[in-house]
Amino acid sequence: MAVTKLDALVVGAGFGGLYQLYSLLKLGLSVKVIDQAGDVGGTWYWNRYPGAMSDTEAFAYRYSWDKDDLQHYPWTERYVKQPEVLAYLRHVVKRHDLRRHIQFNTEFLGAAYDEAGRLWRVQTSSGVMEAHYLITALGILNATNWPDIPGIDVYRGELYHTSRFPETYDFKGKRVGVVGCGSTGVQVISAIAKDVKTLTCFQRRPQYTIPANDGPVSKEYRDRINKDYDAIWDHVKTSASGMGFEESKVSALSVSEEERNRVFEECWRTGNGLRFNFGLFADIATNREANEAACVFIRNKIRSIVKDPETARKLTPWEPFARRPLCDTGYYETFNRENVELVDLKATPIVELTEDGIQTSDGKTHELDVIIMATGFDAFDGSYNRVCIRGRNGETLRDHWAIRPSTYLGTAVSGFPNFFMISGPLSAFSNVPPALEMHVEFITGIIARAKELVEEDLVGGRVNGTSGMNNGEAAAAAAAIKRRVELEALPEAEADWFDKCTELCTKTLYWETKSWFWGDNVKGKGHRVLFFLGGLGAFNNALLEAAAAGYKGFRPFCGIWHGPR
Ligand code: NA7
Repeated sequence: MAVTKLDALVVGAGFGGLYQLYSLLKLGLSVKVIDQAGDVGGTWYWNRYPGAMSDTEAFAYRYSWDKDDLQHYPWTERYVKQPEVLAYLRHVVKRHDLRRHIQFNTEFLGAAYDEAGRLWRVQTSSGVMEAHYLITALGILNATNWPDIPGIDVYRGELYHTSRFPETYDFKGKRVGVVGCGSTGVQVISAIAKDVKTLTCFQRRPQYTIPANDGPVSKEYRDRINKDYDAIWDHVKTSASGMGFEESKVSALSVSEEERNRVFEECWRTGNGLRFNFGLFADIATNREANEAACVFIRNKIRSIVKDPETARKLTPWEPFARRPLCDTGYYETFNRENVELVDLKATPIVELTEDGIQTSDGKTHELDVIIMATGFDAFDGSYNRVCIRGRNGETLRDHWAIRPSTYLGTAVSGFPNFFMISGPLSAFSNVPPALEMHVEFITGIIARAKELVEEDLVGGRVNGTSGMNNGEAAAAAAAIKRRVELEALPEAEADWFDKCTELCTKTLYWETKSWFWGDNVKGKGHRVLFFLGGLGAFNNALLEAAAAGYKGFRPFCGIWHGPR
């Protein structure tokens, strides 16, 4: 089979990969995107479970770079649902004629850097590809986290994981069980309760969730957004969360209890868990007392909504409000339905799956026609650990990250030249699309700078004595020189970034709570720093500052000085 040869291979056709494709095509490079899915969407392609929706508002859950499209592409409700995200990305692909550069149903199996040839040799399910640049847009939340429960192979009913949901399903009249009550579980449970015969929710640790307050958007609202779009993106890209709401600078402890509860109540009515955690007061995520005030407010809400006191008690979280904040469309109310039952796995853990359902430690078998595992993801490095990526001297990324996953600016790794991750470990926790744009623009910028330097040096005849060549010779020399470019993070830059991320993470209450944020949900992974928690604006500043300083933290490209212009 012929080897496909490219300037750049991008893995993943989600928000990040598509924008990377668009950007590198603009630079005039030969680029291809591969994706194991049958169409665009990335994480959103697979997470097609009932109720899947973004909890960042629709106006900020899209690309910022196509200003004309921003004015015209429609959305109907405050939050976009999974089918709408797919429709939007298909629209972008069509609008910019990207589809012919994407190869679907092609799995990324691994890659090795050929130091002599200065190229990445990539194994895919459709054969080998060679590329000067390898850019992975695998998604933060992509690798499925199947729970380690005995009997998964024994169960005879329908068994699904939310992160790889079938395109068609029919749960009407069925006895359904959902294992997991995180973001995903909360969405599934709220969405299907009314359609199924019975719904049994298996909850290990309860979490705090805030009403999303979804609903249709008016023409006036849309007109206002359209008018303000430039200012909105400025705000998104300089704010901490990037989610499009104002972030308070006021401490929750600097106001009276009455005022605090008024603010909480107003958010409960108008919606959004992310806003509740990051928008209302400056210190809910960092100050124990402020956090506890928010917890008390939500716990009281649970008690007032859920009619059965025992169910309310089981649903009430005891930990700080310091896991990824959840948003719901009537979650607590769902437990007032006759056909919905909550099983508290703290009291009665799952023992195994039997042929007929789930057996808990009280000896009870919960008979189920369908089991939905909403047990989350092996986040960040999980997607990388499942393939073999080999850099200099044969070192694998898995080995490089054996003690801790580290990157420079969430994108580059020392010893892995010309390899970039779009939102690798130690990227900003924020609204995802603008964060991906920042990565893509940084990666495109460094590649463009290298290209420019090569061209300048060719014209100037400073590289390899190319002066005096005719056009054909110069083009051939250009291709050879282009191949010599190696963009590679310095080990000390990677170590400094890790230290910075560690310092930021450990200052928050989030660090104290076990969750996928830190890899605690995956057996054997341990509690690790995986995010940059300094905010999206600060993250972007770090990228921009590195670029402005001539890609500080990277080795000189092919020996050419690449300092600030
Ligand atoms: P999460 O947030 O990791 O939630 C997974 C849920 O599954 C959580 O309630 C877990 O309980 C539960 N879980 C995991 N393993 C088990 C086992 N073995 N037995 C019982 N329960 C289990 O994943 P999500 O998919 O909900 O959300 C991830 C992100 O995707 C989300 O933050 C959004 O950004 C999109 P636990 O709480 O650990 O006790």
